[in-house]
Amino acid sequence: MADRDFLRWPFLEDAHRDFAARVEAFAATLPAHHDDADAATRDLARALGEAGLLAAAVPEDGRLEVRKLCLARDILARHSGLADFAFAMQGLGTGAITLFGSDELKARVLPGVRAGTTLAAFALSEPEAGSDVAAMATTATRDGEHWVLDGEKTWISNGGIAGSYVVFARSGEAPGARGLSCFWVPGEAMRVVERIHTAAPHPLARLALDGVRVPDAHRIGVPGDGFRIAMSVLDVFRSTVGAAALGFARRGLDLLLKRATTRRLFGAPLFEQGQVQAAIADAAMDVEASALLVYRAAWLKDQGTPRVSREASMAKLHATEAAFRVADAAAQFHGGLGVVAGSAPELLTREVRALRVYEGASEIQRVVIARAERDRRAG
Ligand code: COS
Repeated sequence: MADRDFLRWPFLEDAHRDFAARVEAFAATLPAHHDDADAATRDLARALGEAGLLAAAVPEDGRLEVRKLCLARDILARHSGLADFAFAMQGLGTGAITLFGSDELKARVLPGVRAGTTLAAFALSEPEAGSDVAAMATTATRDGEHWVLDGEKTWISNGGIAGSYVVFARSGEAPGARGLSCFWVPGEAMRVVERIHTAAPHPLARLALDGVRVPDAHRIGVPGDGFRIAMSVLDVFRSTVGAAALGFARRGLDLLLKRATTRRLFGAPLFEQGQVQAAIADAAMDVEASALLVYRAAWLKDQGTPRVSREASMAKLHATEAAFRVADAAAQFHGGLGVVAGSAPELLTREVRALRVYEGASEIQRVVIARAERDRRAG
């Protein structure tokens, strides 16, 4: 694509440019839409694994490079939302193991996920604890060398088709955020309560843990550290949601420009309408500002900055809200075609909606940013 100048920004290096070219070659042949989300996710994960791209999401050396994650999501989302989803979930679903797992657990779980033959899931949210993670009710009770897990998890991506779950539960060392722990649970131990169907279909489910016994060796990190582990994983992956949104916004701008230059109105190209030029300019600025925030957050984390919650939240908040605006503008200037089921702008508007909600709703990102601003001034 001609608009690849951002690859020359100082946030990125030659290794990133080479990686982006590999992802671009993989993504170029992907369809934007798939009818059977379960089958397509399985196929895409395997294809991403065979192409060696999942090594960025599940790195052998344990070094999750956020810039590579963001480049992959940016490029994949521009072509195929489900390919982005399949890539991201292998990383999010194993991030806790990569960062905090024992060598034994890494050796057992990560190779299959890196190959794309086992799908991974991150089980944090519950019916009564979404934004307020510390309110979770799933319990982990110690029983000798085992833990017994009881409760329900919901909105779990890859839920029902994953072979590997990272599950958070209340182990009770202290009240609230300091009393959670993290465990690896194999897919067959999770009971599917219901599959959930969303506007942009991807595998999603509500799941139950009915007295699931896991050996202590499947615990990730120390007991009571679950909240910190979850937040550390989100510190890595939140800016990558911004990157996916950026890819969708680029797709929206592509659609908007194509429409404006090929459709004629009042005897001239649609582009000659001032209102259309304003929409294109706003969309271009939205894309550029999102890219700056996303790659800045990714670069900062890759420099070894321990906490990038503020910058990751800014990237996620801005890029997801911007993608929503750009997709809506693309649909608007397609007239009736913008709302025809299955048309490119209609698919895109469905694709971007959920990003403003998952991995921390926009309102939660504002909480994180506001607290960080207060603390920066206090500290
Ligand atoms: N890295 C490491 N530790 C962190 C952290 C981070 N990024 N963010 C917070 N912590 C620590 C805090 O330092 C605090 O530790 P101490 O008790 O030792 O001081 C502890 O965790 C609790 O933090 P805090 O008081 O900020 O917790 P809150 O309950 O107020 O929750 C929000 C904070 C709302 C930001 C958090 O619950 C959140 O991110 N919610 C959204 C969850 C989400 O993204 N869900 C989607 C699931 S994945 S699809």
